[in-house]
Amino acid sequence: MAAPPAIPRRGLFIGGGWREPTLGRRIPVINPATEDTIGDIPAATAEDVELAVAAARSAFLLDGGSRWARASGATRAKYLNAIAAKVPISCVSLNLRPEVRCIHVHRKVRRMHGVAEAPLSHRRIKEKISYLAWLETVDSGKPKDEAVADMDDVAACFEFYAGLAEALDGKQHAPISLPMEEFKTYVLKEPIGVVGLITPWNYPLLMATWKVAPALAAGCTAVLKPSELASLTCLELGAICEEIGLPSGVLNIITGLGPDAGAPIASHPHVDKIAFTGSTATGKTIMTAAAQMVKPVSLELGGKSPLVIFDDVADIDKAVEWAVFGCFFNSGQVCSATSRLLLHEKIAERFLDRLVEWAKNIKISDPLEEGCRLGSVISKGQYEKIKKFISTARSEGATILHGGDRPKHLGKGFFIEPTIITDVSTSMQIWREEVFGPVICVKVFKTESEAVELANDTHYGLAGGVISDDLQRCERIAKVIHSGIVWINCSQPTLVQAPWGGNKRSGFGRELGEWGLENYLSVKQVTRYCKDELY
Ligand code: TXE
Repeated sequence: MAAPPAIPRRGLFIGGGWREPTLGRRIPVINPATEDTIGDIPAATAEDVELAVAAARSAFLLDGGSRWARASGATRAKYLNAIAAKVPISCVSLNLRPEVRCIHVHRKVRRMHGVAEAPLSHRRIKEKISYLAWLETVDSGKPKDEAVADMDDVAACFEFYAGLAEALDGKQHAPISLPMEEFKTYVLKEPIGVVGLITPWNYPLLMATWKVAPALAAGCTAVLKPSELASLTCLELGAICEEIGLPSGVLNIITGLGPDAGAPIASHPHVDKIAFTGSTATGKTIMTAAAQMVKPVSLELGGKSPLVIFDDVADIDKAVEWAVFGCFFNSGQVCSATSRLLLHEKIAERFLDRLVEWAKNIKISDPLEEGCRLGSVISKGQYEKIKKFISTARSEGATILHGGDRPKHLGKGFFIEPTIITDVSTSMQIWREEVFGPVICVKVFKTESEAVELANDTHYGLAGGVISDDLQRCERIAKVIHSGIVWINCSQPTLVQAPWGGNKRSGFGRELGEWGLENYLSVKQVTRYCKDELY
């Protein structure tokens, strides 16, 4: 068997080159599926942030003029497309047009259920598994197939924003019609400036891409701070930028601990905007720091999203598939995971039987192993936190219908069985707080209004789903669920074209689509008094 590729030992990516962190510290990288230390990453501090911000500033503004910001959208698109081309596209979506490449969700569901892909495509997945996907797998513990699909999404997202960057050229100067002749007014859309991008570990490179691609497309320069728990692929993004000749300082990548490397970005007076994805607690800290500078922030925080399933559903198996995908995919480490399952009383028993059957049969293994459907969770800390959630649910009176433990056949690694919890009351922690693990809690309802009330019984407001054969009912419920995203007869499809983000304690601001680009643009009104010009 060929030896696995080596983990590159990288520095911080600042000003187009690599440098060791000022204090010389590094953080070990642990493969969560084996508990082995497989490498290390630089631990940046405020001194390094200072250098990165200076590099980003100089790339944005030079001698009062500007560089990246004033490059045409078409020029910026060229670089974004070059980055996309360096992220190898697997055959998962080889035959899809780029704009629909993000729609791999059905394939993910099918693979979770062991439904065979077309033989050719399956063979080519194996052959073409990219290095980046491998790196993501050993760093995060997610199944290799899922990491491959994530890399497809990364490439698609860079391509999508390359398209919007080009389109921006034609929209930069928008006249406004006025009821008087002596004034002429137009609107300029300009990049906000230097942006700080602080990202999590559940989709390490993809979550970074959701911010980097639109920020660069808009003409901003950036300092990216990925999570210390999974930074390897983000550092490889630095290597890709170097390889394609991205102008120095346009993207700087700083790895390190949140308080040491993230906080100085949030509070830096020369960082003009912060985009953050992570926990609600850290989101509040970042917002507080940004408020001192009156700095705009966009926050994509936690969730406790509901999936409501009605008794009129003819295809129960399909609904079970969506419930499974909605909560167990990526080991439940998804901000929009539909982790509160609401079942109509008439189907609850049948539905739960199928769900348990599915949970018993899922392949949990080393994520690099062929056919793995559920990998490990990200870290020992996260593993212990999830176990504590389960034990608290038990002590509060809930029933652990299935799972709750480490799978018996795996001695090492931070694995947790898919866990189904019933007899849940709305005051329990398991109902109220985000677990961020493969844990679903179930409640039974009798009426549509009760279902809606339960669905909205949360401080969060990221996503929600409804499954019913009555489409009018679905549309009715979509309007009253308090969240930024509602899925009808599915859960989790994520489309690069559509807005993504939440309400309430799930944050504010929208990523993806044109909304993602707007995050990094500021609008300037230019008004000219032209009466004297007339005479
Ligand atoms: O998140 P943090 P953690 C939730 C999930 C999980 C919990 C904790 O419930 O169990 O958060 O995970 C950086 N100033 N989500 O501790 O702390 C940090 O280095 C500036 C939901 O990993 O929010 C990392 O880069 N930055 C979520 C990023 O913030 C700071 C995805 C996220 O870390 C900082 C991940 C500080 N003071 C976890 N402290 C989602 N919405 O998808 C930390 N960071």
